[in-house]
Amino acid sequence: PVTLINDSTTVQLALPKSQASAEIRLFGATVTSWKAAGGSERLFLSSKAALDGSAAIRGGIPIVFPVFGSPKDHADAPELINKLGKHGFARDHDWALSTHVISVDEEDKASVTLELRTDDKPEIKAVWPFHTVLQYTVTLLPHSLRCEFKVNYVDGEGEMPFQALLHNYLLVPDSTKASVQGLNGMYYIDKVRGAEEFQLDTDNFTFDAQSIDRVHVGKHKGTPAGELPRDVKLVYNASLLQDPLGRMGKGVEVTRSKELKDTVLWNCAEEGNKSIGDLEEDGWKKYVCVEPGSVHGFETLPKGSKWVAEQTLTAW
Ligand code: TA6
Repeated sequence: PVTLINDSTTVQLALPKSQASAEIRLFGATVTSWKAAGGSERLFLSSKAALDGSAAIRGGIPIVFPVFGSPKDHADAPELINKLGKHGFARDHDWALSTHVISVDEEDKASVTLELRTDDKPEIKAVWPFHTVLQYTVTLLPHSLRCEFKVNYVDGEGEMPFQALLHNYLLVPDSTKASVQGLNGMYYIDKVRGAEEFQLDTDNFTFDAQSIDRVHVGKHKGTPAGELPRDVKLVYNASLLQDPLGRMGKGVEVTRSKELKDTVLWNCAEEGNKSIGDLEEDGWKKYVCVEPGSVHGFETLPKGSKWVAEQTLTAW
């Protein structure tokens, strides 16, 4: 029931029984398509996205690592972060296939692991003095897609600072009517209004025609200031993206492990669409980015240790 087709650029996972499928490009380990049971597409991929390796892919699930945004956004960042490009190097380099299909008879699932070794890439090595092995396992189940991201700091001097984020472009019938639930009470940094901090006071945040670019940080109403302890189950674990028109099911649920403590919401709106060359005309109406990550402050990893984070997208 499980097939894996691998040409030199793309891996396809398919579950013929349920008609679920996924497509993962080796470039950036970017998931560019996810069809849940029944076969309806759940990810937005711009028709103008570069798919030839010349730029990060506009759509799907690009991986942001080891810095989120431009280094200049992080006044507190360690010096070496300044040498990196926007959203880091994971999304615009070729990854390698590391394992093949895991097929479990009773379970109807398929998965693949891709790997990026920073020391194998001279241009990364020049700006990133930490030998890091990134592993990304995408597992397709009839109704969901699981993405596990492992950061393995193999060798280097001192602790390794990093940020990480899964930049999900979720396909919606109309972004001005899509809403996200589960973030009530979260503090957020509003990049459109000038990076000030506000607190969300609704459990049904609706994207309208406004440009939205917010980083919801790992704090919640009723907890002392500061980040939640890492071993607490995050209360905003489930964010529900609603599709009021019902054409793509009722929405997508985004759950994640506690490492992905922050949630970025992004839609560029009509005005912003014009300045993004690889975003198709009116593309802003077709996607909403709901991005779990660790992007507020930097993680630090001691040499020889691993950081593992996971998200699951479930169609409902
Ligand atoms: O995740 C939101 C964001 O950082 C926005 O600020 C916006 O610029 C977007 O990502 C896309 O960035 P990109 O470099 O892919 O054009």
